[in-house]
Amino acid sequence: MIKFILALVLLTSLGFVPSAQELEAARASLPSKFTRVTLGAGMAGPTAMVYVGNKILVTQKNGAIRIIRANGTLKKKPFHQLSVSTEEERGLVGIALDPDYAANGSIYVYYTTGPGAKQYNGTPENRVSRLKKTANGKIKEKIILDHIPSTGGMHNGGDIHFGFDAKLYVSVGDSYCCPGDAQKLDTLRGKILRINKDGTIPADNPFYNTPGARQETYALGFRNPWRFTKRASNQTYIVADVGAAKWEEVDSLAAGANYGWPLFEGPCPQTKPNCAPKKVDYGATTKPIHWYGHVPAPEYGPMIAGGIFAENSNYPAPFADAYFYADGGAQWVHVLTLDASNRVTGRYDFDKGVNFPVAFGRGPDGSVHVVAYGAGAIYKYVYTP
Ligand SMILES: [Ca+2]
Repeated sequence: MIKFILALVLLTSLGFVPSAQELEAARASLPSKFTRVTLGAGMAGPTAMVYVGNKILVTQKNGAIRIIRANGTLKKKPFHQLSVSTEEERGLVGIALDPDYAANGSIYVYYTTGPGAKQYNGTPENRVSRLKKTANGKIKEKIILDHIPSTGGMHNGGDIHFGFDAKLYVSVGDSYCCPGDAQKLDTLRGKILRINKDGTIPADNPFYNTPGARQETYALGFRNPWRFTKRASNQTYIVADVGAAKWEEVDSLAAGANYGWPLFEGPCPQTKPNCAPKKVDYGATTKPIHWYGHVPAPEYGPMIAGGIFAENSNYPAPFADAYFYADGGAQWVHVLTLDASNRVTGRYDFDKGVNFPVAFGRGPDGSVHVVAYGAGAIYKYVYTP
């Protein structure tokens, strides 16, 4: 996260971060009949969210899980406090509800261990744990997947979602130390993982029978797939991979596919960052479905945070069922429309002046919510016909 903050400082010094007046103007620039509603104001570095009934659970980088009441106010006492490392981009960064939450009350989190964490071995590492409230009101933690590297402090990944198959999908970055590991099957770095919710590994995973491979691997070749999401209409997954020097990208996930890092960044070979994508031979790697650069162009920014589909919302076209994504440094929210094969059919500006967007969520009414890390709040996009 320090890299994020440094980037923000840099952007501020370059004059890219809007003034208060510009922020007000930006709010007025939402598409017609959309408003931005602030929920849970007063949080310290929110990173991810999930609805539980009409309340919201929000993770903070510092290890707290906060509760936003149905009326939008923040409950003072956290739901739980985990012991996390918070250097650089480390911390509590992902949360998901068990598909059978109504029956078992289990939630899942992704965090970097710190002193006081369960079975802390002195080295900060990422893990997935299951949390469950016991009869006496205490939270019981069961470690589901441990020892995910956090070597360089940055590029921890950390998004977790249950798939359409009720398997738990987990995003893991290259740990900053080790870009080449994204291409190696014997490490969890730079991968999307797929596991059962008890931590065992599904036998139909693509590299389950590959000698030497980490059997959790579902796809490889990512730098920092910080956020990903599900698309219900075609039962697929869309991954946003944070770029290095030049390109941010959006990928359509396929079992066993290789998304290219560090051979490729965005649509170009790392060695030819200003390539003409139509002339590039991607070999055995998969080209992103969308990308944008780090310098002013029709769309630009330094750190993508995908995304969510506005499924079952009352939003009008083109925003209905479209993919919403953000850039943490450039502070906008944009929208892609995709065809049934996840090919991009349109791109739209949606919001700007969002203070450091890092994640998305969706309300019971289908409305899109963005987690504004810098603002310490959630913004809900309400459409009033
Ligand atoms: Ca890629």
